Amino acid sequence: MVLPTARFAFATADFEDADFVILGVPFDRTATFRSGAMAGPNAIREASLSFEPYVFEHDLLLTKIKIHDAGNIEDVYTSEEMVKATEKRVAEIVDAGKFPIILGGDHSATIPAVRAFKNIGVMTIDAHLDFREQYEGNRLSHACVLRRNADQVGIENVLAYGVRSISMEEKNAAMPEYIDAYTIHEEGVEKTFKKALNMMKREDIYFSLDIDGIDPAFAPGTGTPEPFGLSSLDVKTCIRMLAPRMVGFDVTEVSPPYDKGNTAVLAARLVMEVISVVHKHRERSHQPKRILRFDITLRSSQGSP
Ligand SMILES: [Mn+2]
Repeated sequence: MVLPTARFAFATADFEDADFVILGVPFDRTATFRSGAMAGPNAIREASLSFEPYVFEHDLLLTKIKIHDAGNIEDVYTSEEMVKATEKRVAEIVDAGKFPIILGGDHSATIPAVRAFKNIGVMTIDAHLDFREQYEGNRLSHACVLRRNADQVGIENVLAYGVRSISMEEKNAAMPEYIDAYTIHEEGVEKTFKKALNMMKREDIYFSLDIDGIDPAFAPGTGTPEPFGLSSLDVKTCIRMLAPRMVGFDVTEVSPPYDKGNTAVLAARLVMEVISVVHKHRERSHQPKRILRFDITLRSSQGSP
């Protein structure tokens, strides 16, 4: 059953009060293999309704966090229209000092989302490098996302993690930094993601999760599935490690026609994870008293014989 009016679970705050703002971009006109991602935002919202508001491993009640669901971008039919409308809406969120969470839609929604920021780096988790100059004549295609991001922030400020599909055209051109899935499987996610974070020169990072970065065994409901990917838990680890530097997030390419529901559930849960760890980090960094007490304790214990 489709519930077009459903909003993301726990998103009860007004825009003005919110710390986190969710925006859907139900656009999949640039999907190259099989479409369906336009139903992604609402499927992720519906899936979010299945979870407890209490996130036990973070000891956090999501109903106490100020989350607003701004609904979907509407009435866009071309990539140019989608980009224009999405950039405007995301800029409103960013300019108001709030953390944007974009639900795709195909991955091309990341192009305008990144444009709404200044002075950031971009990290993606994606099976694909997405570094084509154009695809089928469209420079705003979901196959060109990281290339357009690089145009915006500089090629030295983008990094793709979990890649296992690169075209010959991409391989023969200037390449961005990337860490491939096989290296991650061999060396482990903690070590390789730490290395990835160290490669990012700018402190603030926009994090784009193309759900096909996760293995199709965990996330089969997507337009261009690619075997040998990351696990759900791997991505949870990345989110935790990135939290102190994360300024915006999107999850894209969830395609409900190819999903039994588990892909949308995973996407919803990862949105909850981002909210949880970013909130916890910001709460900690705004409580100097607690840090001070920790420092004193540390010093006195070090000073004792
Ligand atoms: Mn992809």
